[in-house]
Amino acid sequence: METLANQRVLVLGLGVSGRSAAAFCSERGARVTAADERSADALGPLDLPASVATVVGVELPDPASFDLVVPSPGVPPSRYAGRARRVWGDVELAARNLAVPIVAVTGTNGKSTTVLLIEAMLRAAGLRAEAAGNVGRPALELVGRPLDVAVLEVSSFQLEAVDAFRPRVAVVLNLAPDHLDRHGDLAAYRDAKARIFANQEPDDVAVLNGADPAVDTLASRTRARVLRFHRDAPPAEPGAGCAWFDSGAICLRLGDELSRVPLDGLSLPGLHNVENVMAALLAVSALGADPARAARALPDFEALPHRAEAIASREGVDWIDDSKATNPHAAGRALEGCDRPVVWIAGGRDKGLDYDSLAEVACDRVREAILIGEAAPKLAQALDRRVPCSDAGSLAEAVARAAHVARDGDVVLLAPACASQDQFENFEDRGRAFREAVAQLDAEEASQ
Ligand code: UMA
Repeated sequence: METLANQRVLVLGLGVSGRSAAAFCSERGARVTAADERSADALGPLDLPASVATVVGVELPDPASFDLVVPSPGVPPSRYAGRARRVWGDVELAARNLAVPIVAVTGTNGKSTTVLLIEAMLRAAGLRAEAAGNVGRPALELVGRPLDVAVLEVSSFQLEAVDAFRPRVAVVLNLAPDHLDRHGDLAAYRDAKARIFANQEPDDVAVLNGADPAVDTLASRTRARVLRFHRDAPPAEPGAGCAWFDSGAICLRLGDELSRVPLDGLSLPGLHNVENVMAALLAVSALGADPARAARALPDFEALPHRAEAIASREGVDWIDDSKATNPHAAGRALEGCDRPVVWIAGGRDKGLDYDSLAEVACDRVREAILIGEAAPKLAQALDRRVPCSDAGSLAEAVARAAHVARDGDVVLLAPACASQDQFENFEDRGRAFREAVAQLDAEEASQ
């Protein structure tokens, strides 16, 4: 299909990506039907071009009657596979319409921070760059922007709906179990992630985490030149290029050139963020940006909300919002990042994941695990007698309980290890609710 004009297009899902895809296709002359199983009331104003036909609050239409299906990331392939003639998600549509190189970033954790680091570093190096994709801004919003580079965060859901997608630079940060309720098993999740490389050629670049065996095995699936980053020792073989962390600085070896980027001013906490910076530096260097210039973006770069965000300090207890820790791997990192006893709030919607390794990380550190949401019984079973547990039901009750059990010098950490949608719209909504409940403690105290 060379053009969208007159094509019958079915957009599945009317969240932010579905709405942007419906408008995009309609503006290019396609005959668009956009569908969502939520009711019109639940969806609210859609703000779509008048030519888009909407089907809402009922079962999704049969994909077989359309030339092209554009599924939203949250719509699983089981809803259209085998019936659709052609499937292009919004990332595929964007890539087909972007005339500039694409840097695409995937992985289980750290994707949003890394795309925003890459965006900031490219700008510091004098290039016009904008980030979009799973970070929250639909990828199609980049089409037509005055850009030198497009930086896309791509989730496993989005990668299930790509076809000719060929990023100039593909970054894979880490791989740990996540979204198994959607993908079925770890191998299928890994296969979805590996689609980031499917169309890469030898003149493209893959940036891989050399310290993560699950990522490193993906190297055999790309034809691109591989650059690796290592959180500790430099690799025995530098390969096409590499980065490693040494004495507070990132060392980069690209071809014969060796450079060193000190991280003095970096405000992002934790070694996982050093990995994100290494990945970003390799990615921007692969596009020809000078690493020293790019690194000028680092001192001003601030952590995103809901990622190990310190939200309050009261009566000697620090309260940390890591609502973005939506899988056990991320929650484990959050616990490891605490150097004091932790009162840990966890739970939400289970994604078919195993909590045993997380329980091992928790057992030395956690004073009490306060569990919420649908996953509370499964988490309690994994923590069993290793960690004292209580079931609070709601987040507000968990906050009240945490205020009661935390002692001077403790940390209260929200790191749910689960999705939020059993009780909240999304992880941001959950983080905001946490902050409000903590503020409420102060208000209650003041009124007594
Ligand atoms: N829907 C149906 N039937 C279905 C499934 C969904 O009708 O079987 C409808 C829902 O009623 C809803 C719409 O589809 O109205 C939702 O679509 P969506 O879930 O794809 O949400 P969007 O608002 O389009 O947001 C998506 C990404 N959401 C998901 O992947 C679940 C956002 O990532 C992304 O920021 C946005 O596109 C822009 O690219 C969020 C996310 O949670 C942050 N991502 C996961 C993660 O990071 O772990 C992958």
